[in-house]
Formats: sequence, structure tokens, C-alpha cells
Amino acid sequence: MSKGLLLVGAGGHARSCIEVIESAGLRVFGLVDRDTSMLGGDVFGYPVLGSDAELVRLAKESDGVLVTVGQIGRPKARVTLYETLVLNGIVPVNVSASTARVSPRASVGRGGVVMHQVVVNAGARVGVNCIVNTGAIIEHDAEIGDHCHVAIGAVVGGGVRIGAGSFLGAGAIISHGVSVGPGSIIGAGCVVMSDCAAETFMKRSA
Ligand code: JB2
Repeated sequence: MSKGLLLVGAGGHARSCIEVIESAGLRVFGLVDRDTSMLGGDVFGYPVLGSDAELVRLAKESDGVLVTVGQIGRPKARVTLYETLVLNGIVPVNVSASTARVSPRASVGRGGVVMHQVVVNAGARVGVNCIVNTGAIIEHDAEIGDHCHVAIGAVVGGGVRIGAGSFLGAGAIISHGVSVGPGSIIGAGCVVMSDCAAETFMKRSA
């Protein structure tokens, strides 16, 4: 029997990822969290096995690793964890939920999680270490750079380009063909109709 995946980060996003992993018929080996007070505890019955000091050892004992620290805004923690793994010869796996539709003509990079009810349409390319969260739509030929989070219900139109390390908040809409520069934060509910520079910060007022 397979040992299952090691999850890095044991908070809310990890709980959502467990649902995705189980739906894909995969197993969970355990979790690591930097918060050492979680050691010895569990998440949905899966043990918290250690902290980042044990990350590489535990990763090598497992069948694969997924970074399950979430990302609201900047991706720094997720990038650091992903790069630490790669530097140690461990390339994270990617996982798609049973209810996601990823076109066979699309690609999702290593370390990516595609959550329930997502559509990634023909010709779309999603970089490494991305979260495509519940109900998001990545339309045909769109490109999502490495280390991005497309949050719940966000809509990325056909041919859109999202630069690496960007965050698209819940329900954001990026119109067909628009480019969003790397390191951008597009807040929940924003509608982007024209190109944005690198590190754009956009927030919808209440
Ligand atoms: O460097 C780290 C690290 N940084 C934070 N290494 C490890 N191993 N763990 C780390 N963590 C851990 O991630 C924290 O100690 C904490 O247990 C967990 C973050 O949990 P939290 O529930 O605060 O957030 P999240 O990152 O799981 O989820 C956020 O992002 C998701 C995409 C939430 O805001 C969710 O609502 C959102 N859906």
C-alpha cells in the first residue's frame, strides 16, 4: 500500500487540500507545520509529524509532497518551501480534484493544486506551485505564472497572462486577453479590463 503525500502546512488550506487529495484517490502520509505546538496532533485524523526541521527527511519517506500553506497576497512562504524542496532534490507533486475539469490540452506545473469545480480549459498553462482554488475558471490559452493563487470563483479569460507570484482574490475577473504583471495583488471582486504593470495592487472599495 502507498504511504501517501506529505503536506507542508496544517491550516485551513491544508484541510481543503485533504478533500482534494482524497477525492483523487490518493492518501495522506502526514503533515508538517512550523508551529511546533501542533506536533503530535492531527488534521482530520492525519498526524502532524514534525516541523520544517524534519521536512526533507519526512518528504523522502513519503510518496510525494505538496505545499499546503495557503496564500493571501504575497507568496513568500510558499515559494521558500517549494524552493527548499527542489534544492533538496524533491519535486512536489500536483493534484487535481475529482470534480475539476483540466483539459488534456492544458498543463499544470509541479506542486499545483486544482481544487473542486475548477475548469482549466484548452491550451491554458498554469506554472509551478500554484493554487487554483475552488470554482475558479482558467479559460483557453491563458497563462498563469509560477507561484500564483487564483482564489475561489475567480475568472481568468481566454489568452490572459498572469505574471509569477500574483494573487487573484475571490471572484476577481480578468477580461479576455489582458496581461497582469508579476507580483500583482488583485483584490476580491475586482474587474480588470486592461493591462496592469508588475506589482499592481488593486482593491475594490466597500
Ligand atoms: O513556512 C512554513 C509555514 N508558514 C506558515 N512552514 C510550515 N511547515 N508551515 C507553515 N505555516 C503554517 O501554515 C502555519 O503555522 C499554519 O498552521 C498554516 C497556515 O494556516 P492558516 O489557516 O492560517 O492559513 P492557510 O495558509 O492554510 O490558508 C489561507 O490561504 C488559503 C488559500 C487561508 O486564509 C484560507 O482561508 C485560504 N483559503
